[in-house]
Amino acid sequence: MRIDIITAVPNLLESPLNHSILKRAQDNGFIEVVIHNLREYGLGNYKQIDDTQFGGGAGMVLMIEPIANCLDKLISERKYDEIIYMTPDAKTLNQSTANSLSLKENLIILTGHYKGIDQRIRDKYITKEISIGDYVLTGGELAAAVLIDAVVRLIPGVIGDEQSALTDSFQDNLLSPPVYTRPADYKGMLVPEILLSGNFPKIEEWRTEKAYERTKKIRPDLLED
Ligand code: 6GU
Repeated sequence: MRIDIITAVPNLLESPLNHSILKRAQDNGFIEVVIHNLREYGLGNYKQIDDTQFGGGAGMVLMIEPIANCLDKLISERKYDEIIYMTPDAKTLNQSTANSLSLKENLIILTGHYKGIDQRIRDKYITKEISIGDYVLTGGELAAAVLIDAVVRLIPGVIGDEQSALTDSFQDNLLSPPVYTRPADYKGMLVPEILLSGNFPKIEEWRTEKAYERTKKIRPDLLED
């Protein structure tokens, strides 16, 4: 999978992309991530990328030309499956969206700042808009890192134990059951005995029951779909 990210603040993406599993996914050739600094497409001597909005109002809006020039260049080079805009005024990311994006070949992720981007970019180029939750961030970069992490870990081979992505919370609309590791007795706090029993069908049953209990208590909305 190739992911092109267009951003005015490339530094914000450096740490999340260059450590741990996302780093390994790049080193091992599962994904290629290319970051495009919007500033390089800015207009004039000052490399301007934003301007005040028509009609008045506070906040700067990312201009159409720098983004369009960057997108036109990319689109002329290869076919993209989705051109995604990260914005709080969109549908919220969920596991089902992550699953379907993990099957794609080429993605562009555009991150906004300030008051947002000129609506004409959204009308002409954007095929999918994604928010990561009902709160406002200063920019789309951290949201893009969240999206990329959620998607890339689903690509077969990216996380060692493939079973582990399939049994995640949300993969079947259930939260995860509680998990424990050694010691079995920590200052009198005991691990549930069933987990020490070696009876794997019973353990599976217990885990499913706990997953339902937890989901019903914390996220009953998930059981309604
Ligand atoms: Cl994608 N961007 C910004 N700026 N804020 C957000 C968001 C995205 N998702 C939730 N809040």
